[in-house]
Amino acid sequence: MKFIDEARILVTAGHGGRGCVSFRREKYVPRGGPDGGNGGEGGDVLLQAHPRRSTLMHLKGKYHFRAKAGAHGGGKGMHGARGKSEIVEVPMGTVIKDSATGKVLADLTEEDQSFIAAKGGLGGRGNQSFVSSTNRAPSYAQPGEPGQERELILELKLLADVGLIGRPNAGKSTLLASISAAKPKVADYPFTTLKPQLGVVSWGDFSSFTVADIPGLIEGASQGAGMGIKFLKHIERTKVFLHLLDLSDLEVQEEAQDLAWQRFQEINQELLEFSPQFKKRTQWVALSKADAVQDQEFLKKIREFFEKKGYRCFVMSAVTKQGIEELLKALGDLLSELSSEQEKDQNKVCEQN
Ligand SMILES: Nc1nc2c(ncn2[C@@H]2O[C@H](COP(=O)(O)OP(=O)(O)OP(=O)(O)O)[C@@H](O)[C@H]2O)c(=O)[nH]1
Ligand SMILES: [Mg+2]
Repeated sequence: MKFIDEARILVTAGHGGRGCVSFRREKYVPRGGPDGGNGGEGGDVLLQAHPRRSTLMHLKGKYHFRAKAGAHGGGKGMHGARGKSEIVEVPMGTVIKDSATGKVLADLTEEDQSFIAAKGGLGGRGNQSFVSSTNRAPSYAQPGEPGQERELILELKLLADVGLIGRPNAGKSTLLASISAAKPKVADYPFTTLKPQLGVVSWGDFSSFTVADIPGLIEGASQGAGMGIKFLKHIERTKVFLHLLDLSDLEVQEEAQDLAWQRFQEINQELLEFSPQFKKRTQWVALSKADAVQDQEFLKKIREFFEKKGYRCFVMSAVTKQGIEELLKALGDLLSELSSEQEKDQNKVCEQN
């Protein structure tokens, strides 16, 4: 299925039903009082996060979403029924913006979380409700109000704990396939991955975390080189970046260490072009395809080099599974540490309130 992560839609809520002007007509009651009921409220247009959706593809080709109008009020005090609401399903991680102002209106991150994108118009009041001590027989009613209408921009930003980054061919998809049930395409040429992919990693007995694999990055990506940097929005909300470096071709080079650092920096430069916020994100380094390197001492040296620079660094191979357990354990520990810190912060806020 095609991966679509942006959509523009128009939402129009239902018009409110008209209030009714009516007078009671009964046998032996010559002048019955007013009994016109209120119009029903128009239906809302709601956007709702649904786990069945993983892209915005289903909205393609459909632009206008409307809810039903409220029914008009009737005689004998009958109020009009509420108009049926329209529910638009979106994947979790969908950010909703007003297209006119660019303002973020909602961020649907949890299952079943919903947002009223357009509110139905109020129903008009029937003449029955206008009865007062000075006007016992009002002969007027209100029209219903129009439903809200606005154009929205929907932007999907995947929700994952770990974001895999690196040059094309670094082994990102192979790693994802080896640690989760995801089946990303793997091949021996650059830019195999054309769309982001999520995988769930079971870690320990009870916990799991999600990993996002995105297309490879190259120098100049922020200027559109390769696949560009637009996919970086899918790792914008991850808690940690795992930067894969394939050094299997560097082993024989004299300046291997400098070249490794240069490759690493190139990608980081592109990350910062996308968002300066990325500077603060925890980033770990994984020296991939360790099985294809003859001299393990070489990898150990590079690992120490990155550690001296302040990065946590792992030597791994997705093929032989070398270093994978250590990596997953460290990621799991980091994530549970981060989530307990978050919990503590939340408790603090609760205590203050
Ligand atoms: N020997 C060895 N080869 C690997 C390993 N991991 C990946 N490869 C090979 O490297 C090539 C690229 O792997 P991918 O997983 O497609 O790389 P990627 O980083 O996802 O590449 P893009 O999607 O193009 O960015 C494939 O031929 C893989 O079989 C590994 O641990 N050892
Ligand atoms: Mg890939």
